[in-house]
Amino acid sequence: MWGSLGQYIRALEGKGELLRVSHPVDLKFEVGCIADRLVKRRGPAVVFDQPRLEDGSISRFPLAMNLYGTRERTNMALGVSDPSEIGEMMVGLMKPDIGNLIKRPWKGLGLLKQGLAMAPKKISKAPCQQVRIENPDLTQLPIPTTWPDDGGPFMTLPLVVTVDPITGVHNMGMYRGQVFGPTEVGLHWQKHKHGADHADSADGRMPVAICLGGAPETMFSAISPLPDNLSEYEFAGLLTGKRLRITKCLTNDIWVPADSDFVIEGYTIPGETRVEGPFGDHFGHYSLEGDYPVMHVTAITHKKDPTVPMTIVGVPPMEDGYLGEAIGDALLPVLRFQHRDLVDLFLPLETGFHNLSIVASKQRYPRQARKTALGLLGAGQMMFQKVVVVVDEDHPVKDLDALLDALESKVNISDDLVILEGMVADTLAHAAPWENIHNKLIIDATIPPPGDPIESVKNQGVSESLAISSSAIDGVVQSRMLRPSMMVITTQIEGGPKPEESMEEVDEHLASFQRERISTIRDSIWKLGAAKDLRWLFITDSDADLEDEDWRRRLLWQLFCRFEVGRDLYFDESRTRISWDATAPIPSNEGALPVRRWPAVTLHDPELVQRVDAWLSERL
Ligand SMILES: Cc1cc2nc3c(=O)[nH]c(=O)nc-3n(C[C@H](O)[C@H](O)[C@H](O)COP(=O)(O)O)c2cc1C
Ligand SMILES: [Mn+2]
Repeated sequence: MWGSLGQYIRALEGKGELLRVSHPVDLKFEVGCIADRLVKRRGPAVVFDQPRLEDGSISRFPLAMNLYGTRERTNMALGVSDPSEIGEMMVGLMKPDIGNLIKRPWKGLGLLKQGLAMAPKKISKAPCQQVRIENPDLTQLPIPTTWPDDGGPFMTLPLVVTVDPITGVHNMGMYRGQVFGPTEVGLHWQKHKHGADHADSADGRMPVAICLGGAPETMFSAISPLPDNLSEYEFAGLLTGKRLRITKCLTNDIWVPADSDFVIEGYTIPGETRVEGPFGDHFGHYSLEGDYPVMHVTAITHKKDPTVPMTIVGVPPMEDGYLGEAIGDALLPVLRFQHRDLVDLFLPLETGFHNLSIVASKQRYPRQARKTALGLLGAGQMMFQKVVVVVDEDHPVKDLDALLDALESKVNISDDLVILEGMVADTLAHAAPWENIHNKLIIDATIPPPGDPIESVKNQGVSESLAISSSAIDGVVQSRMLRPSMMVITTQIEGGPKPEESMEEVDEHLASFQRERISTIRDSIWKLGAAKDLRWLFITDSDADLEDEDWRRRLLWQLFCRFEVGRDLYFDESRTRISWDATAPIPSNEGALPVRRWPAVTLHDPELVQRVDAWLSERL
């Protein structure tokens, strides 16, 4: 559909979906804050014609942000009226070869190659190589620093191409790149991703290319969690209906999308790492620092009139939220094809996609819904999910009220919570007790089918006055009933992590004080006569304001991004009531499970936000 990023940007401009900023704007904090505020008001995409570098000079290249910042724009970038069209198309191509598919589901996509010529097309004289920069220097590119505590500027929409050292198959993944210097980049491919897999099996220098820009569909294919044996290049071809044009790098043997705006070529050296981060990340907290490989740049080429696209991630809703929702919708038909009892699936952007999934399942036989959940947890990047709520097949998965209704009316605390200990976690899961390891929770919120001895919920509910009497308890800041047997309270406990500061050091004394305070609050509530039938008690920090207009989105984020299943769920003696502690914990090794360093929340300088908001209000 789109031949290039430039074409898409011109189309946005034609539709009045683009804000062009022609005065100088700082790459440090300012561009990111503008992009963020634009997303929050569902505003247009933005192009900065004069991005100002840290040395005060103006970059020669324009910077585009917020290209996918609404559902409509994402659909436009993908050339669909609904992303599910993409999955339907894939399923259509997989179906004819059913015998083979059982053994190798992706074999069916071979059809693409013959039928629709999805194999990438090799060309020379590629647009991305029209200009070769004489002395490659990344610090001259418009690469933003988005948050105050970030370790430096980061490429946030890079298409990182690596080659499987054994098979020669190319992979393109979006892994952020930290600019360490003119020719050095930190490559944040997490352990579970294909880039890391390639690096682990390389012996000797490994070639890498980072592409910036290109057709919006190509960017989308880099983030799509594709099955291991479907290549992003073929998927990009499928999205556009045209073979992806690729060309060979000048200083290594990697083939890259020919219509990229920029190509940064280089290599990594096995074993060489450098501290990457901190970086204000998808979960609305800073990612913890970590050791990641370093790419050494050997060449930078670009189109004659390139644009550099970037994004900012942080407390949702952010631009990546719309990308993530599109991925969910696009790949659902494929998941459904492979998991026959899956009916519907939703990963709310507020919970960072990996912390909560709502799964509607068939349930002809006892515990079928749980089986569906377990199946999904083994499907590609669904492995990162922390909480899966399985619901009946007629449940509207995107409706938050319906979710609360199901938790209220269909979940028996004693029978319907399944905890899986010691599972794979997303590297970003800062609440996980160890890097890449956490516990998972499956909540069965379905009606048991005939023959299942499980007791259905007898819902008493409690009186509204519980919220009032709870707010009188020492340490409780606000309280709110979410459903008759479900209450949330906020607290402020002395010494706990503040949103604006990370807490690096273990402090056993403070941590045990914090744990005690929370159990006292919980027990005091449970002791109230009115709380006998309170089944769900959610506890979180008072930086969520339960009176705020947007409190539900905020609460969803806080409840799922600040808790660990193995550490923060607590049942009462009769196992009929549960408390869910989503307060930011103090680093400690002496609780039920360790708490590592606790990161700060991504927050802009309030003065900058004010300035940007005032300026945007004049422009839009
Ligand atoms: C804006 C954005 C930034 C991302 N940054 C990273 C990152 O730094 N590291 C990472 O491992 N995954 C990151 N991801 C997710 C991967 O791109 C995604 O998991 C992708 O499917 C990986 O491709 P692969 O399966 O070929 O490895 C990011 C996604 C988006 C949308
Ligand atoms: Mn891949």
